[in-house]
Amino acid sequence: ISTTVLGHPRIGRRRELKKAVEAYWTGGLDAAGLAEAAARIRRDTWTALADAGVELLPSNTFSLYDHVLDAAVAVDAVPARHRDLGLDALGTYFAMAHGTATTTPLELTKWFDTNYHHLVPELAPGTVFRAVPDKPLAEYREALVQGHDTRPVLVGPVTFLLLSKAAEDAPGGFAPLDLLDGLLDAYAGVLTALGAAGASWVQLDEPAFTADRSPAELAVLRTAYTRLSTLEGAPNILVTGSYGHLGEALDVLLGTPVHGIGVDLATDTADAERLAAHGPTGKLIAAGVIDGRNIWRADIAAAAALAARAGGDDLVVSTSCSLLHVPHDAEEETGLAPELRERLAFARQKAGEVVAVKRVLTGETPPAAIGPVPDAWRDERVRERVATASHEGRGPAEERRRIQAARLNLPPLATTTIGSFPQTPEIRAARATHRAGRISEAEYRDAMRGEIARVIGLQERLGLDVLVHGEAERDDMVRYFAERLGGFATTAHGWVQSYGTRCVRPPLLYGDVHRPAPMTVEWSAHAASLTEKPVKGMLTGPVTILAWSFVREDQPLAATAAQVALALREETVDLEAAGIGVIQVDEPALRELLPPRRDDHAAYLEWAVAAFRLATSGVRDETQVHTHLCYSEFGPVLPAIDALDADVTSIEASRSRLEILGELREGGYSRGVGPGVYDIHSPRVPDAAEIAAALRKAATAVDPRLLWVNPDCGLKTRRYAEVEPALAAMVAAAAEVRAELNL
Ligand code: THG
Ligand code: ZN
Repeated sequence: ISTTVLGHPRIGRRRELKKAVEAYWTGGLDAAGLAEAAARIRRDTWTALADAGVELLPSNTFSLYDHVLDAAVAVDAVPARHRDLGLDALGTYFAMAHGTATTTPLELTKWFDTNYHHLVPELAPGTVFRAVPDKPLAEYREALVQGHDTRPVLVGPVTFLLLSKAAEDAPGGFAPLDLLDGLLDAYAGVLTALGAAGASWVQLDEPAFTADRSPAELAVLRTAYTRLSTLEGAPNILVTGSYGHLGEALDVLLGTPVHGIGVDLATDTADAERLAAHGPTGKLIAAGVIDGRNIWRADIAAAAALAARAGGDDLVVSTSCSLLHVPHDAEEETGLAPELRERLAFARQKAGEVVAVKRVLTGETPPAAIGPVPDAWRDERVRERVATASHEGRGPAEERRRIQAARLNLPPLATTTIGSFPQTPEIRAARATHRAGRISEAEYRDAMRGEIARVIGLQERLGLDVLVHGEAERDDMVRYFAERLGGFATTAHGWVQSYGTRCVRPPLLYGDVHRPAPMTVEWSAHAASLTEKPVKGMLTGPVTILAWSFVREDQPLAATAAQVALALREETVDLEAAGIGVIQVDEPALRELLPPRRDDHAAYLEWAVAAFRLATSGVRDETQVHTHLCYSEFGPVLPAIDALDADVTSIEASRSRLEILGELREGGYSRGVGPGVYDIHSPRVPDAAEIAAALRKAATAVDPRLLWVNPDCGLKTRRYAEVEPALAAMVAAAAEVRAELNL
């Protein structure tokens, strides 16, 4: 029996990586300085794991930006538009990640059902793969020098292809999987290079196989691993399937000569049963019994029993997935109540748990079990109100549309934004000085009110139709609400990478949720008092609040979602009473929590939709309810989007080429829809002509009278130098197309 983790946080305990990369981008740090900062983080990772007693350490779990991008680079899958920039390796890498003034980046999308986002490799029939093992090799050697013989980790080749997309100029009918042979050649080159350097194991992550896969895809998995595990000079291969159970794919892998299989037994124990039924496998089994995605301390005795059931003679106690999704160290959260803190396990504690599980399996007495949830975390009034709440109440959508049109009096192709405006250095500084107690509550409020006034003035000058207050007061759209709701706690250092250098501090949802006081009304009402135009109230929806928090596990998600929804419903009613006529309840994470297996979709969508409707059905028909969704394909959730019963839905669509509009039309969608007409994830400023072209395309896909015009997401990560010209172009494009269409 041995111990490992499948991956580790890589942003640094104090986000040192974020700071170094961003400094490199702005010229404050050179390449050598960046490399040094990165090496320090890797050293800290290996030291922390070794100190915790973990025996088999991974390497190449570090990334300067994203591990899928790293995998693309390792097989030379660099699109021509980035290669042709003629930049050095690092420059090309970051150009793929976030574009340049003249080139678009790779698409960004959700990494399975997590809050991490990866870049999407672009492949075409002409893509020629080549082994570029520099990074995994360098990190393997670097660890070796520090005394650690590590197991390099790479995205598995089949998951790599399944996550890739056909390049824009690829012929119809081309699928990335067509490139399997060439890709396996390149992987073979990477693996033999690692073998030659001395690596005895590599880890190839194939999380795509914890979702439903076709027989053809399973056959590809078989082909790939039959080939790679019989390579002369290559290390042993550990294939992992995180974020669900491998199911049939586990049988496929058991039938190949791969040397090891890692299963996620924290999300679903089904693979343990499958392994137990199979009998001796002759393979190393990495039993992922410590949850890599949540932050509650594990029941060590139960985890040990589960690992024993899954593993045969050759057992490695492991995490269910990379620890990328949890913060570094719960011990640093000294501001939390002790009864909460003692229940937490972040990456450092989880490494310890893996070791504790092994100790139990080798005969030690298990540590004391965690006690029951404190009574103080329960709120009987909340439970009673949830039990009797109804999400019926609003009239038919058609009728609401008429009533709202008469009240709001908006032009066709109405322009708006998703909600947030740039978080300027001044805003961040005001928040920091306020947190540090160096300016008073009143001074902070004045600063935010001033910022709101500025943002309203800007939107009026630009000629937008439905204005927003800009959310200067929110550092994060989930954390802001968590700080104002009972049943939540927030951390000081609990950073988790979301994409690239962007991080979040997911709140801890530990108890029954309630709203002691209005959370947003003051800001929205202030904004509305400054303009004749409608101002949208902005709330984060219940599903997204759950998805972006670490959530209690002692009751079904549906029950927790309903509690959050009820608190939001109270807020919508208060906003309405304050004269706010348009309220947006964002659900960008609706798609994210969708379970990987189709069999589980209906149950999830039922509670997710019910929670949204509970949150939004307390307002009158004349109040227009908007929602906003982002990231990844919506195909599987289109009927649910309709069932949300929102009046207007804005959707991130620009990087994925407005594909969703065709799907919407086919689904007979008849509500307001705002497909994002330009990509806010890149600093590139679009011109009016290209936005107009996107709008014309949108107007052919859905009834133009239903169309709204908006960027594809909030603007908080952009600078005003980009936002002002982009929004001006958007308003001009809307006017142009409005005139053309004679609306
Ligand atoms: N909040 C949370 N999760 C998210 C988003 C969010 N997941 C999906 C999507 N939005 C990811 N996008 C971002 C965009 C920007 C930032 C984080 C995630 C960001 N973070 C600040 C940073 O890294 O400097 C820190 C913000 C803070 O102080 O909390 O800009 O919006 N939960
Ligand atoms: Zn968005």
